[in-house]
Amino acid sequence: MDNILIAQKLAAIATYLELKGENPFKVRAYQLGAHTIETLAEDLGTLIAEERLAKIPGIGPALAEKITTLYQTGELAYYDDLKASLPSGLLECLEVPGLGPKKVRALYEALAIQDLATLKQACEAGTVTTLKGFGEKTAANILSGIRNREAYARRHLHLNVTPIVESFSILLKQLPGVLNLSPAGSYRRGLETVGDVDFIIGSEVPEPIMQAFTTHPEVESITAHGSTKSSVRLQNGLQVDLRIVPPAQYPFALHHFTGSKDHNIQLRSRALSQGLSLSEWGLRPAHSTDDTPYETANIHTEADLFKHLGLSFIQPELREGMGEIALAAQGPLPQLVKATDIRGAFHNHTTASDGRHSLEAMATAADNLGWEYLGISDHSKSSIQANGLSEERLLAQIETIHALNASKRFNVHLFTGTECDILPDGQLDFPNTILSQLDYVVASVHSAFTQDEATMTARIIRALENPYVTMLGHPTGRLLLRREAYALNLPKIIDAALANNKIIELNAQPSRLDMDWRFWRQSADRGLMCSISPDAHATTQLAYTLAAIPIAQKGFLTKERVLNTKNLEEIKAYFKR
Ligand code: DGT
Ligand code: CA
Ligand code: CA
Ligand code: ZN
Repeated sequence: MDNILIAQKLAAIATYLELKGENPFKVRAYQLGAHTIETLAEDLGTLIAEERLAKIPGIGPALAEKITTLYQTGELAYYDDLKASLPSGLLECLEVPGLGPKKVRALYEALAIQDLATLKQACEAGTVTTLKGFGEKTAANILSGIRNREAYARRHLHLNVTPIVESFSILLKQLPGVLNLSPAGSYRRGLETVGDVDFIIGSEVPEPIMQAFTTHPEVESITAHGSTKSSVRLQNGLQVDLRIVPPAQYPFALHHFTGSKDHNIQLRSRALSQGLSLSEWGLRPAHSTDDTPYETANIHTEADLFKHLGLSFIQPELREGMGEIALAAQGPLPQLVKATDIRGAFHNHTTASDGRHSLEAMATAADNLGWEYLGISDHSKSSIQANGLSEERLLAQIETIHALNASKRFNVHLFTGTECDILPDGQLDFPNTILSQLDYVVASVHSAFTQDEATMTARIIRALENPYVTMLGHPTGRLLLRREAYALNLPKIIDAALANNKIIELNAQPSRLDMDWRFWRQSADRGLMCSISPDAHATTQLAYTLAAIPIAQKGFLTKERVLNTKNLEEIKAYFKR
């Protein structure tokens, strides 16, 4: 177990002890131990092997023994027992502003409050005020804290955060003394959802910059205001953090606060193996004392930092601690698909089903993007709620598209397709005699979401075995922050797609991004083809294809693996097979 995890366990022990009303000195000892382990400059394994751990200030013999056990086995019975002796929901109660361990313990012992739900009930019912030390005002504060937490605990779709990031960037960039500025964190890594936004600025004059930051018009409240570090809450509940560092520290701070945490832990451990201690402040020899200065002189950019550690540059999207460091140690990372590679898209709706714009309007929008082709895939007849096409209407649409192509009215070539429902038994919504007349078929699940995993998996595999199916649409049906994926065995579906030479869609709707990037990497290595599909229901949504490129990159997708990077002739040949 690594230092960060050990420190987290020790800190948790301190909290549990507090909740149990244990001796404050004992509590303090674990808190101090956690801090010591987290900021340890020497390798923990060496300290243990040389039996020097107990000699470190802040770590006595009893603590040293527990740390050794955690380090060697990853487990600690003392921790497990403590944890099991208290309801797990008490920890979230501690996160309500104004509730410390003492108060939470009182609520637990007197009113059997175990979690936020029971706490909220007790506040609403007024029973909380019967406790000594809990007045009307305390109860009201707890309640508003819980409600804020419910509203604010939500993550935000990446695409919704972009305008805010841009607005802050524009405001801050033009201030005097701002030498470098970048968003960091999950936003910069292109993650599908963002918890909070982190900005890093390099400057020698932080105060006026902080002033401008905390008075941005979107700011609803200032959560923390320091000279180099502040947090604000926006009207939509999003938190934005800003850190201002001296310019020499900027590349280190930017790298650190871009994360991910896993990537940072792995990079720090690589630095350590080279005798270097890496932090947000800089690099210094691994065995330095607290007053050893950090080296920053030769490192001006993140690229310099990676180079210094013997690595090729790792773009932020790949910094998820999923093997990117080992790859970067071998040489340059693969050339991943980029926005300029995209030449069209295949999953698009028109007013014939539930789209907002006509076939002609969609074709014009594709022309405006400079695309070579556009695939039309309106819903099939069983999707009644989406005005799915009957066989007659589909055949008529095919005629229209052929005529439009012949007329050369648009620069884009239009491909005829359908988003054909996969019926609950795995049959397709149109017979093969109809499907065979189309250029391509997207098969999607739009009904019977509650089937069990085996049924759903078999259903989708059956559809993939249909010779006329080209690709699987939004394979898990998830809606980010709203609806979980339906039960299915995705690895089995990937196997079936490979076995049957089918494409899987990376649905580029900002709330879908389905199939998830975490599944793409190995799949693409195995030869699975991807179609980055906007699932556009309006002309403006064609651009979702481009907005999803960072997600495709997180999945390590190269141009070769993405169908809609092929040129028109290649696509025609592909569909003919
Ligand atoms: P989010 O905000 O939940 O979407 O995710 P992030 O990745 O933006 O996380 P955040 O805002 O808590 O912190 C930004 C970055 O700072 C994170 O990706 C890595 C770094 N960081 C924060 N806390 C720690 C820590 O305890 N250890 C390490 N190694 N890095 C941390
Ligand atoms: Ca963040
Ligand atoms: Ca943050
Ligand atoms: Zn669909």
